[in-house]
Order: sequence, then structure tokens, then C-alpha cells
Amino acid sequence: MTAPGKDVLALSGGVGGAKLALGLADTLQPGQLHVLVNTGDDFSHLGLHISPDIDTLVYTLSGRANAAMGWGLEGETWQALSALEELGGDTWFKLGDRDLATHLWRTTQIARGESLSNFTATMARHLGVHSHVHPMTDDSVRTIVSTDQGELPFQHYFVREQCEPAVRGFSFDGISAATPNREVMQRLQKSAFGQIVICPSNPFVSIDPVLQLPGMAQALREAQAPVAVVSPIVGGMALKGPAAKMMAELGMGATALAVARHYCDHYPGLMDYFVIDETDATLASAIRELGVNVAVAPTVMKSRADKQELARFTLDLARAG
Ligand code: FO1
Repeated sequence: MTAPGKDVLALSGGVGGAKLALGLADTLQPGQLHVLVNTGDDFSHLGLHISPDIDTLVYTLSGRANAAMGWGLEGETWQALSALEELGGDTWFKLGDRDLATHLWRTTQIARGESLSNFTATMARHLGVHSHVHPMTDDSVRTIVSTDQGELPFQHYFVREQCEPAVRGFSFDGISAATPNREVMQRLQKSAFGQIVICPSNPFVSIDPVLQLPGMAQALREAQAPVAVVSPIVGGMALKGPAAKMMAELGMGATALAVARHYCDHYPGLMDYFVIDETDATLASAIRELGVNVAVAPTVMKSRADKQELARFTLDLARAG
């Protein structure tokens, strides 16, 4: 673990981001890591409030994540889903028996007036997570994917349609009226974070919803902390999920350079460091021309040690700056 210093803020979506968040949590002192998590993927299903990225973060940081599936809980069983199938119910979105407890309890607590932030903090504490997991907002923001088959709510595009439709763009319903996570905004305004890390999550559907919350990008710029972005694209492929396919369909080309350009164009002055994989080292000079510091490291996180190494590299980089 590193010596105690200021806290670190990480922005994350689900699986890819959670890997680096785990490395950061291992590397920092307990309680030093705050993760601000996308909730644009949240939706209501079978009457339940589902928060996939929050659950992926909490399950990963508590050692309960199902590594094979990339979502849900380890050692899961599917009795409820089978029973639902017998009834002719909707089974395209697979809720495991143990995972169901999370959705039932979250839905109940929110109906009783609990905020998503408080619920998430309590859930994380009960599961023994020392890091702080913050939903990006307590308000409803829903990612809509514009495709060649029309507009689709995110989980319909991602799970039901298996990311098959070609994407044309994205929108975030409710974002202009949403209040960004209060605790994180207060900490940013007090310059409480020593470093800010944007995890290797999908830029369009995991990080853009966070950065496009009213006042968020500006608060990050003014936080007096270096911002390091880790590229989710390695050698033209996404570490996880449909980012590369989306980039190709949007006509951007699936490269780390295109990711860097996306952040520079949409959030000028936000990014201080861009971390790319060794495979993409030849792109470094073109990325530097965008006015960003580039660092090259092994960014494919297979083992726990890989996650810790990339976390240490990213933290050291910003410290050295
Ligand atoms: N992803 C799938 O590909 N298929 C599923 O059936 C599925 C169910 C599911 C249930 C709970 C949960 O928290 C996540 C779930 N996911 C599933 C993952 C999730 O929809 C996506 O990985 C994220 O939204 C993208 O970050």
C-alpha cells in the first residue's frame, strides 16, 4: 500500500473499470478510494431497481464478483429465473437468486425514501468494502442508444439485442435536471482528492454520462488534482464490451488515439495524462500532439497483480507530474 495521502477519485462503469478500481483499492490505504459510478445503465425490470455498474463495483471490491460472467455474484444459482421461465415471464435479463436479494432490498429501501447513495454506502459496508462507492447521481438518468433499429434503452440494446444494432449516437434522459453526487462534488470543491483516475471504461456509455452531469466536468477541472485517463481500447479492441464496435460504427476508428481525441474534444482541458498499452506505443506522438501527456504501460489486467501494477503506475504518474 502507498503512504497515506489525499484521497483518490476514480470514475468507472462496470467490469473494465471495476478491475482498475480493485487494483487502486489494494494499492491505497483502506477508505482512501472513492469510486464515482455510472448509473445510466440503471433500469426498472420486473418492478425492481437494477443498478448494474454499482453492483459490479461493490461485488468486485468485496471479492464476490462472478469473474466468468463479468457481472453478478460468484456461486450464483438460477432457481427463480427457471421458475419465471415456466411462468412465461421475461427472462432475457438474467437475475440470479443471490443477486435478486440486492435488487429486492434496494427497491424496498428506495420505496421507503432511502437515496441510492445511502443505500449503496450501506450495502458496501455490509459486504465489507472499505472504499467509498458513489452513484453518479441519485436522480434518474437513463442512457438511450440511437441505432439503425431506432432508439433503444441501454439494457435492451446491450443485453436483449446483444449489442447487434449499429449505433448512431447516445443520449442521457434526465441528465440536464440531475444533481451530481453531492458528497463527491463537495469533496471536489474542497480539493480533497490528490488524484483523479478515469478507469478504462466505455467512454460513450460509462464515462460520458458521469462527465455530462451538470457542473461535473468543470468541478473535475477545478479540483486541483491531476486527471489520468486509462484507455479502454488496446490494439484496436475493447478490453471488455462493445466500445470498439461502437467506435467503428460511429466512423471514428477503434484506436486509443480516437479515445484520446474524444476526451479532448468533448472535455477540453480535463485530461492531464493518457495511459495507453504497450501495444499502442506507436500512437504516443499523435496523442501528445493533442496536448496531453502520454504514458505507456501494460494495461491488460488479467491477474490481481496486473490490476495492482496498473493502479500503482497510474498513481505514480500523476504524483510525479
Ligand atoms: N449482462 C448480460 O450480458 N446478460 C444478462 O443477463 C445480465 C444480467 C445482469 C443482471 C444484474 C446485473 O447487475 C447485471 C447484469 N448484466 C447482464 C450486466 C449488465 O447489464 C452490463 O454489463 C452493464 O450494464 C454494462 O456495464
